[in-house]
Amino acid sequence: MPKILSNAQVRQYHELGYCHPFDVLTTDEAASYLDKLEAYEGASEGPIDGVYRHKPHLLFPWLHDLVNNPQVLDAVEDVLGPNILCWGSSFFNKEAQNPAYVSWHQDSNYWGLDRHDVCTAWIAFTASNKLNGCMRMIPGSHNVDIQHTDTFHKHNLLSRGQEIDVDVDEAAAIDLELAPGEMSLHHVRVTHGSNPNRSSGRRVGFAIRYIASDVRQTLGPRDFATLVRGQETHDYWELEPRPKAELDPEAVAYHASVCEIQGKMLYSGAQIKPFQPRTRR
Ligand SMILES: O=C(O)CCC(=O)C(=O)O
Repeated sequence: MPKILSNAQVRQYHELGYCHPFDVLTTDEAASYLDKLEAYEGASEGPIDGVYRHKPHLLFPWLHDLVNNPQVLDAVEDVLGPNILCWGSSFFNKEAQNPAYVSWHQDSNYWGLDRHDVCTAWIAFTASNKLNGCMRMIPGSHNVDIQHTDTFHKHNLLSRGQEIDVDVDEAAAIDLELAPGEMSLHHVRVTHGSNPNRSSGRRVGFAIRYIASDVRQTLGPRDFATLVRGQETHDYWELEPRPKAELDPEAVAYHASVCEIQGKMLYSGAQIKPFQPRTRR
C-alpha cells in the first residue's frame, strides 16, 4: 500500500519514468525557501553558482531539512522502498530571459550508480512552466541506455553539457509544469531536458537525488550520502553530517572535500576540471 502516491501513480513512475505533481510545500513555505536562498544570494552578490549549487544541503540547515521532509520522503519511499539515502542535491535555476538550458540526457549515463533504484525529487520554489523552461520528459525512455556526448556548451546547466546522440522525438515530450511548492519524481534513466527561460521572472528548482541504500557507486572506492530514512543496510556509503549552522566553517570544509571527490568521479574521462571553484562567498 503506497504512503502518498496512488497505485496508478506508482505504476506510471515505473512504466513512463516520471510522475507529477505532488504538493509537498505550501505556497508560503515555498516562498520562505526562496527568500532564504535569495538572502544568501544577496549577501554573496549574485545567483548561487559553482560548487555551492551542488549538495547545498551540506551547507544550509534549511536545505538539510528539505531533503528530510517527511512528505517528500513518503513519496520517494513509494517508489524506492524504506531505506533511503540522499546522494546529491542541486539547484537548477534559470534567470529571467536567459539562454541557460538543459540538453536531453539520462542521469544514469554519468552518475556511475550500479542500479536504477535512483529517483530525483524536483521541488519548485517558483512556478515552473513552458514559458520559463520547465523540465520535459520522454515517456517510457527509461527502458534503454542511450549514448551521450559531452558538449560543454556554455549555456548548458549540466556539468559536462552531456547530450543524447540520437534525435529525440520532441513531439512526444511531456512538460512537467509545477506550481510553487509542488514536486515531480523522475527515474534515473528517463530522457529529460528543459528549454531556456523566456519569462520575465526567475525559475528556481531544487533537485534532490535519492537512492535505495543497496545501490553502489562504481566510479570510485568512496562515495558519500546522507541517510534520510530507514537504515544504510550495506555499509556502501560514508554518511554525511547535518551542518550545524549556515555556512559553518566545518561544514564548508566538509562540503568542499565531498564535492572534490564526487566531482573527480563525475568528470572521469572528461576534458575539463571538476566543478568550477566558488568565486564569491
Ligand atoms: O531543472 C531542469 O531544467 C533540469 C533538471 C534535471 O535535469 C534533473 O533534475 O535531472
